[in-house]
Amino acid sequence: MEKTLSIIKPDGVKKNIIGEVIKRFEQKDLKVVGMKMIQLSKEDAQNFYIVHKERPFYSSLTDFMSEGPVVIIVLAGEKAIMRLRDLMGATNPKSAAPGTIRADFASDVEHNIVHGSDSAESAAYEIPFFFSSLEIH
Ligand code: DAT
Ligand code: MG
Repeated sequence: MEKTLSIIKPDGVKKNIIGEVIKRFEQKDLKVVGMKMIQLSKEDAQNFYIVHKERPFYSSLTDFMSEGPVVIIVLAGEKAIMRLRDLMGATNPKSAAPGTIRADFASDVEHNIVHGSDSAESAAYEIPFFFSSLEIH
C-alpha cells in the first residue's frame, strides 16, 4: 500500500467537480484516507511548491493556488502515486490523454484542476505538509 497526496485546486472547487474527481479516484480503487478543505495563504502555496521557486510560473502558480479553497486528499492503494498521475493526465490539458481529469476539465496548463505527488520523495514531503498522523486513517 502506497500513499499519495492530491489537491483539488481552486478551479476544480469553483467548477463544482469535487465529487466528480473523488468518484474517479474511488472507481480506480484509490482509497481516501485523509481529507480537508482549506484556503492556502500565498506563503503556504510558495512553501508547498518550493521545488518550483526558480520557474517563471512560480508567482502566478502560487497566486492561483491561494485564490480560493482547495480540497486536500491523501489516497492509498497499490502503486497509488503512479495511478493517480495516470488519472490526472499530463500537466498541459492539450497533451493530456482523453478521459483523464485534466483532459476533461482543465482550462490551461496553469488551471489544471488537480495536483498529485510525482514520486515517493514528493509524497513524503507533501503528505505531512498538510496532515498529522492522527488525520490519516
Ligand atoms: P504537475 O502538476 O503535472 O506535477 P509540475 O509539477 O511540473 O506539474 O508543475 C506544477 C504546476 O505548475 C502545474 O500543475 C501547473 C503549473 N505549471 C507547470 N508548468 C507550467 C507552465 N509552463 N506555465 C504555467 N504554469 C505551469
Ligand atoms: Mg508536480
